[in-house]
Amino acid sequence: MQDIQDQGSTNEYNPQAVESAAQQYWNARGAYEVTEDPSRPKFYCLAMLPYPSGALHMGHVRNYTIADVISRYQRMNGKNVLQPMGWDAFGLPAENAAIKNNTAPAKWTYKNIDHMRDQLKSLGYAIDWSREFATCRPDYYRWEQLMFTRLMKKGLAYRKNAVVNWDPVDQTVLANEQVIDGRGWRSGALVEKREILQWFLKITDYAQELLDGLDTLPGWPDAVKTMQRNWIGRSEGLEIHFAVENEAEPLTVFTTRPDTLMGVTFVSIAGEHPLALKAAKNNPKLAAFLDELKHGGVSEAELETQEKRGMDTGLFAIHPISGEKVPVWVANFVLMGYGTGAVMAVPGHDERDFEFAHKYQLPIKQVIAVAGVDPDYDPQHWKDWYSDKSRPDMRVVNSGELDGKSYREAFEFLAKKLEADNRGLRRVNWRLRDWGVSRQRYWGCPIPVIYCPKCEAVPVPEDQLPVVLPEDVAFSGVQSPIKADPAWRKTTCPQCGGAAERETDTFDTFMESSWYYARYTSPGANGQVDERANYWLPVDQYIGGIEHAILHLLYFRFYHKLMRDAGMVKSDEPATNLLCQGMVIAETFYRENTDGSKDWINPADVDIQRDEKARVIGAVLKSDGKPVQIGGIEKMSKSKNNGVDPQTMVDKFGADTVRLFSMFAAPPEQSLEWSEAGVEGMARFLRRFWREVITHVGQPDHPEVDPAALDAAQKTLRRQLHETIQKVSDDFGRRHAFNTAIAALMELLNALGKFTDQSDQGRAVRHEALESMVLLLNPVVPHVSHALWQALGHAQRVLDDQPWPQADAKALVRDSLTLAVQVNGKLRGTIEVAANASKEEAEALARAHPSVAAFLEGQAIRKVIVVPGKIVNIVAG
Ligand code: ANZ
Ligand code: ZN
Repeated sequence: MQDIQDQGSTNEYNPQAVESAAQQYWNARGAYEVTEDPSRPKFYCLAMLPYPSGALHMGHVRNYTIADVISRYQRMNGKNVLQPMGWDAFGLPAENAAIKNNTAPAKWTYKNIDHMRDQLKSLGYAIDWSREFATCRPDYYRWEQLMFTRLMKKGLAYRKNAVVNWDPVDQTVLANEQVIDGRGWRSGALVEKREILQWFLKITDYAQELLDGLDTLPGWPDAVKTMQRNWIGRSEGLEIHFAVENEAEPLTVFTTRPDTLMGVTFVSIAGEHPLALKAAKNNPKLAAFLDELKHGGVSEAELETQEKRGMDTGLFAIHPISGEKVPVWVANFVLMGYGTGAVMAVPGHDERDFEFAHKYQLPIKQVIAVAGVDPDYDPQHWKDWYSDKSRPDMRVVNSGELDGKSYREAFEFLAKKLEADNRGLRRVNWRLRDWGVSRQRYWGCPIPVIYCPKCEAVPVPEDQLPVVLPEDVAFSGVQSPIKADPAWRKTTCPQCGGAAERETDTFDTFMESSWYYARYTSPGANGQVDERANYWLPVDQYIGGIEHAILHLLYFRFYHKLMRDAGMVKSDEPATNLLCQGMVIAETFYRENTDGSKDWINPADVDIQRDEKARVIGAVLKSDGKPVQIGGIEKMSKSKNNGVDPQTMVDKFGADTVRLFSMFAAPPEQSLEWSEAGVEGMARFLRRFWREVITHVGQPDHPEVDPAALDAAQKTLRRQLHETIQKVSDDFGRRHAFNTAIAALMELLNALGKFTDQSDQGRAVRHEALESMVLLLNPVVPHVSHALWQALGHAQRVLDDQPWPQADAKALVRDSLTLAVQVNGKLRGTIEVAANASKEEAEALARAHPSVAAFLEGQAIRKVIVVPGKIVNIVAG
């Protein structure tokens, strides 16, 4: 046995010593710095990069521990594993903190990064820190500026008007988070909607590919794929032209339900529709209504729940089939930005139209029936089947030549008929909108555009990139310091050389997080990425919160396709497998003030009282010993003050215990309830494991395991070991069920505790089991494993390079099996039979079992059924 005192391992488990010794060893060797190695399979394991908010929270710890366990497991299985880390460093909180504390956002951000980096390092993650970057550095964001100027040239980046929140007192645009109950967060002024020119990326050009690509991602959770499909919102329908009385131009509507065409009783158009504007010219009442809609200032989501409102334009559309005149109304729920901004209203079968028709007394016609329910159609009361096109027995009625057709048949019939004489057109619409990337904030990547009075918007030439954001700035009020600085804005036009101004908006911070995974593959590359990207990409395992299911994960896929089309990467998708971890939750505590408001108390300041069954029966504040209220388990948050500080836990228990608890307490996709009692249980387990190893190595040397020489108990322990190897491998590698893997290792330790055999083979089997456990636990508690590996007599090494234990098929074979014996359906005993015993032998043994034999005494046996490996069933009487 080597002298291991100075490696941090002693007879008692001392986490601080063990962890600093292991970390020093890894750091000195650059143990987790990797390069491309075409001779080995690669594995790129990535957890979503953190925002440097100030300190790690438990959500981070959970996220990065999952990634670390997968990374180390894959490396022990021979993969060349990349696990990088960086900082999503731009964003509003830095700006808010700067305004509040009078510091520059850059300074605040870099300070936070330094602190959080130390925290991550203390957790012992196998990260290649040589690839670290912060997205707020010019050498990072210059490449997204370059990409943007190229997208401008390709027509994939363009400018259009879009609505923003305007604070009339602070004279600035506010982010949605800065609008609280409709008022500016600082000024308290009522926020107005304003239209300003903003930059967009044409993600809609990729809508079909983003949708189809989901079918190529079996390693992504279905929930995420469904959310993306709905967000992209492909919708197949017809555009139908309605002639308008006294108008030259027809009015075109988009419908997904042409089968209901004969139920149209009016047409609804958006307030911004050209026909509405035209009709309003000599209709002051309508003009006033349109004005009101425009300044109503509600978002698309609010429109859904808002009360339906409308006004008759006085115009009439001509029904394309019946030739009837139907009125044209303006309706507040018709969006100009979707379809054609005009809808053929079918109040009989569309719930919004139904509500609208009731409110304004417009006629309602039934044109769909479902066999059996048909007589129940009641124009006074909406029922769900009215709009259901998917019921197999649904048919068109009251519609002339469409009668009797199904939805699909009517759709095809009308598509052909209307297309034939240019009265309609098949058409696919998307819910997905182009990505608005302009933000009016300071702490972001400057949008690389110059405005010239003559040449308009000119991309900054590539040799003038990056456009650097000044970091040493002072805020006066909330205004962006670069907007407030004429000297920064002033420049010359790259095209004509005349005086010009810089764009002062910055990118949405989702821009930086859309391509960071690729940058990690190519540190220092003179370009967004270089050929190293094709070695590492796509990411093999991506890990992050489900809250990113749509925006980030969609932009991430979109940006990958942009890079592919720019020739930078070869794959179509950025990540093969995705794991979305659940939340970290904890008990909440509070005291109520006299006015009914609540003071939330941090769990760290509370002592929990339990009954003898460990049920929580009360809680007291540590400082005064008096009771506090228990508020229920919720997501850890600032507002409920129930966050548990990972640093405090690491200081108290050590990183390995914290890591072990966060992997053991729940399967990764589910909520994890933080419990200090649970953490203590993990610490006990590690102490026991430590003692077991130290006690074992204090005993005399032993021979190798000789499978042929093992007795039954030795064989049983060895079988449990190899079953555990099998289970842990599958749980870590395929199922990501880390909790059940750890549970199996705990059972194995229990079995070892009971196994007191001190014979040569007994010690040999124990040695095999302890050595395997050290390796199996290494992904979760790498510091403990590092120390105990040496304790077991091995030279110090990066344990992740030690091959993963393999289950020995021979050790798994059971030479005897336990069978239950039933007589007339009742269990009478169990028997041990040889694994290769015949049915006859099993039956004989069953009948010989004393309590079975006693029961059968004097009875005739009618039938015996033997289910091999399970049961012997005897029917007697
Ligand atoms: C007639 C009809 C009858 C409709 C019926 C529905 C049910 P998705 O699936 O989201 O594409 N629509 C079209 N353009 C609109 C706009 N700009 N603003 C608001 N609503 C609009 O929805 C398409 C359906 O939404 C279309 O089909 C249209 O109403 C409405 F029983 O046409 B339908
Ligand atoms: Zn110019």
